[in-house]
Amino acid sequence: MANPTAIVRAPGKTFAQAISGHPEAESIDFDLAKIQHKAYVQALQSADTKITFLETIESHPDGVFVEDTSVILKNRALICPMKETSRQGETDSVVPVLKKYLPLEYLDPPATLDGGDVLDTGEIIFIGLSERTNSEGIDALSTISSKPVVAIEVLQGLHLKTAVSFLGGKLLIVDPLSVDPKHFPDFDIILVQEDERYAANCLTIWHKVLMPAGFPHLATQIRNHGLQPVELEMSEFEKADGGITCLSLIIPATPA
Ligand code: CIR
Repeated sequence: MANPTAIVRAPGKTFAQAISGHPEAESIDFDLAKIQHKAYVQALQSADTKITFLETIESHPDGVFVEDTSVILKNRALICPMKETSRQGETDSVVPVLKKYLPLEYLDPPATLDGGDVLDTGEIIFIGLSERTNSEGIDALSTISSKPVVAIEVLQGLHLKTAVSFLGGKLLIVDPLSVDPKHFPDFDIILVQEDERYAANCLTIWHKVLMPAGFPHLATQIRNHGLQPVELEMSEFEKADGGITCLSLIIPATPA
């Protein structure tokens, strides 16, 4: 079977100015972020993922979080109408690369939508009603998508995927303080405990689950489900309110 492709972008020198509500945002270390990003890319490669690099952009401190710029659908990619003004130009550099893979689709205002709010579980797409994605964005995705789209209120945190990850099959990780697990009656759910909330955002590729380092309970539960946790240092991205999935835009081997 062919391998997935990950579109990534290394952090720029302005990364420390990323939007953040994290109490330690002031101490973002750019050099350490570069090292952590390299390790992330290596982990993707070790999971048999092809890497496509976007050029680093200094004009957009959050440019490293490429997941938010697009949603990969069956046979097309949606270019996200991002709510945050400082992030809106990020899509300009994604478009020429992404259109080599898939036809593109755009949404009109007043829709706002970040890729971090869209969780594709194979048969159903869950979308977060969040700080960044509004009901117009949700309606627009429902119209475009060939799969059923289910809206879910995000009670805390930035995006739906900050709190929910799909591990394949019928398995999810959910942070119950941010998203009510009752939204997922047909899934097996690993609930993250309160002191491991940051790890609710994981990225599964084949049997590997890329997750932040230092969350032993969740790592054990992932292992117990026959998957292999791959722990990555994420401190500098966490300080910018970003998680594991935010750092890549994954084009599946066969877009789902
Ligand atoms: C932002 O606030 O937009 C960035 N600092 C963090 C984006 C994280 N992206 C994601 O969860 N998909």
